[in-house]
Amino acid sequence: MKTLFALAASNLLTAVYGHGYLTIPASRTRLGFEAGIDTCPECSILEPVSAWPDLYAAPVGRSGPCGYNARVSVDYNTPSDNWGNEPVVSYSSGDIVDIQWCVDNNGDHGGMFTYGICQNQTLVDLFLTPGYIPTNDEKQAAEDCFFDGELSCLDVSGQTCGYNPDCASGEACYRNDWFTCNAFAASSNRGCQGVDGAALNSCTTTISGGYTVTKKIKIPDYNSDHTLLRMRWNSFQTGQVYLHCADISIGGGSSPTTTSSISSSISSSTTSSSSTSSSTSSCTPATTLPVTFNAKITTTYGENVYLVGSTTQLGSWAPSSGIALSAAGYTTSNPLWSVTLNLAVGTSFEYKYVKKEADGSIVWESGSNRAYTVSAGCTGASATTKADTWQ
Ligand SMILES: [Cu+2]
Repeated sequence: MKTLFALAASNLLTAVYGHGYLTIPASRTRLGFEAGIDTCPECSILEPVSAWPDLYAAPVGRSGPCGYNARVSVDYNTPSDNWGNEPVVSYSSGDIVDIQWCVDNNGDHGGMFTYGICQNQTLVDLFLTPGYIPTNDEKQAAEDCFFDGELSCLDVSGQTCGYNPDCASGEACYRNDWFTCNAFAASSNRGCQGVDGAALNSCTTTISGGYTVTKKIKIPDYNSDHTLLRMRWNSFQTGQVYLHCADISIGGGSSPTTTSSISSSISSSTTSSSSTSSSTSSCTPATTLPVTFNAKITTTYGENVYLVGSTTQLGSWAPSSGIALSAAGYTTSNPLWSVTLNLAVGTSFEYKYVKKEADGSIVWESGSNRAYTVSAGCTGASATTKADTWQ
């Protein structure tokens, strides 16, 4: 009786069902569901965590980048014959492709979502090794790498990339490189359902029917016979994050690339966990830290600004792979272009700003390369600001 009561009470507390999972390309979760291993694909949840407004704050823990479904004790961070032993789709570098997830009708939590590809094959291989379940440190290092390889909404020209209506200017969630759901409390087209405005049961969930949520991403300049596309949805309403992976391959890139920053993020991740367990220190050394680049660059309508630099994350000096800046704070008197990047601690790199004209041509700023080194800091630290002016 006692047990039953406790279960009922906990069900009440978590009655804000909803949830979602990556469906296109077919995620490990979807395949696990279709194979009958998982009875609720939308129920792989990282909780309770701080999911809002700092989208990066929650460590992935056991959930890892690919998700853990505690209801059925299925860990999607390891491959299996039921999912994950082979890529489900082959992409080419530069492809613009539709990615879709499915949000359940009863309790669409709103919020924001992102996709990432980790360009460190050694790290990803840990998630492709049959019979091996990565440690929590390895799961976190991989998640940090997926953040490094975030696929910006802004990468796809013509795509609508909005700010989340539930996020105030100045909050960490105020960014349009992530993908956003509509206002949580909107009277119509609310939350994530409002992204597509799709009909109920346009995709499959097990709780109360699903709605598709579709956006486009640009496949990065990278080659891999087998890697992972990671989806992360940070809930606005609840302290929940949803993590899913799909097994994919990518061809046609200019070269296989690995970033030196990743090995440092693994080792510092190991350091941080040991310091967490062994002391009462209030500072857990961060593996990556947010840096806000504020650049005063006067532009005309149709011009966009990108940051291009010497690391893979910054496009390896290829403007087409650069990081798009946002003009959300731009005024005539303060022509501010801005972007906040999560950069691996200890990384040194050079960079410049470029203007991309409406016709696609690129204008580089003059002068010598700018330089930056990401210094150490604590997990959860607010962004460091780098102020620049076009030269
Ligand atoms: Cu939920």
